[in-house]
Amino acid sequence: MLTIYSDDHRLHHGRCELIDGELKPCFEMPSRADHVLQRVKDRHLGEVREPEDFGRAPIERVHSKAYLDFFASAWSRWAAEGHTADLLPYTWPARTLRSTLPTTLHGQLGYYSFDAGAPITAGTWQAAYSSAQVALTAQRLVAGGERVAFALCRPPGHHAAADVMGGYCYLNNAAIAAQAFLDQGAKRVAILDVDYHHGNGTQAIFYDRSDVLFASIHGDPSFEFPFFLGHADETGAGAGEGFNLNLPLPAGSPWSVWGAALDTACERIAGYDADVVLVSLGVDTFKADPISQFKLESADYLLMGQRIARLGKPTLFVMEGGYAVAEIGINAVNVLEGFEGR
Ligand code: Q9C
Ligand code: ZN
Repeated sequence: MLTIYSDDHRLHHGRCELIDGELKPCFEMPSRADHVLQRVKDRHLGEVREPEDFGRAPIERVHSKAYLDFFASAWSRWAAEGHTADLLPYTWPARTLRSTLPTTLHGQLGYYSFDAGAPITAGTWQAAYSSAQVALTAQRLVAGGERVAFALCRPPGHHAAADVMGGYCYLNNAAIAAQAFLDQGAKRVAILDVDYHHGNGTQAIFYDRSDVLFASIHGDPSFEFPFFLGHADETGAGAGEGFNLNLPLPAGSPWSVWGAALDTACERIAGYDADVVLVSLGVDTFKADPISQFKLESADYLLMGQRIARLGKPTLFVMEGGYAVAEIGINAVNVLEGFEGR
C-alpha cells in the first residue's frame, strides 16, 4: 500500500503540556512520525510519496474561514508582541461567560480552543496544513481506485472541530478527507475511529448529517479525556440521528473487550453501504501507552487490520494518536499489514 508522508510535520514541536499539575515535554512529538515511517520502510509496506498541494479550499469545506485565518496568523501576532515561547491558551468561554469573539490574541485563542493541549509554535500552521494535504493526497489515490492508502499525518486531527483546536489537534485530517470523498461524488463515507480517545471533533463536524457514519471505540469519557463528549447516548441529531455510534469502554480493556466492540462497529458500518471507509488510526490503545488505559498487545493490531479488511471497502487510514514512541511504528504498521493479509 502507498504511504503519504511529509517532513513538514517536524515544523511542529510543542515544548510542554500540563500533566497532573506538572509541565512535561509534549507526548505528541516529531519522533512519533519518524518511527512510523521507519517501520513502513523496514516492512517494505510499499512506496512512500510526498503530498500534493490542494490548497486551502478542501480544508475550508470543514473548518471555518475565520478559524483558519486566526490559526494561520496566530504565531506572527504572538511573535510581534516579542514572544518566543509556545502560544498556549489559558481562558475559555465556559458557562457564565460570554462566547462572543474577543479582539485580543489570547481572547481569540481561548475562543478557538477547548483545552491547553494544542500549543502553537512558529511552524504549527505549516505542519498542520501539510498534514491535511497528506490526508487529501491519500484520499485522491483511494478515490482514483486504489484499494487502500495510508496517510501518515502529524499533527493528528480527530479532536479538532470546525472552529476549535485541542487535544494535540488543529485541522481534522480525517474529516477533511471524508468531505473530499463526498465532494468528488461519494454518497456515503464511514469513519471508524480506533484511537484511544473519543474523536470529539469528527463527531461534532458530522453529527447532524447522514452522509457520514461516525463510529468510535474509546476510553469512556466518564473517566477519560475529552470528558465532555463520547457517551453512548450520543446517536446523532436531526438528519444525522442514527449515524453516530459511540462505544465507550472501561479502563483496562484488553483485546477481548476491544475486539468485541470492533465487531459491533464493523457490523454497523457493513449495514451502512458506505462507498469508502476511513480509519482514524490511533494506536494509543497499546498497553504501554504513557497517557492511556487500555491493554492491547502489538499482535492485536494485526487482528484489527484483518477485521477492517473484512468490510471489503476501499479504505483510507489516517494516523492519529499513539504515544508509546518505541512501539508506535510496530503497532500502526501491524494494522496495515493485518489489513493486507500479511
Ligand atoms: N493525563 C490524541 O490522541 N490530554 N490526542 C492527556 C493525560 C490530552 C490525545 C492528559 C490527550 C489528547 C490525538
Ligand atoms: Zn488519542
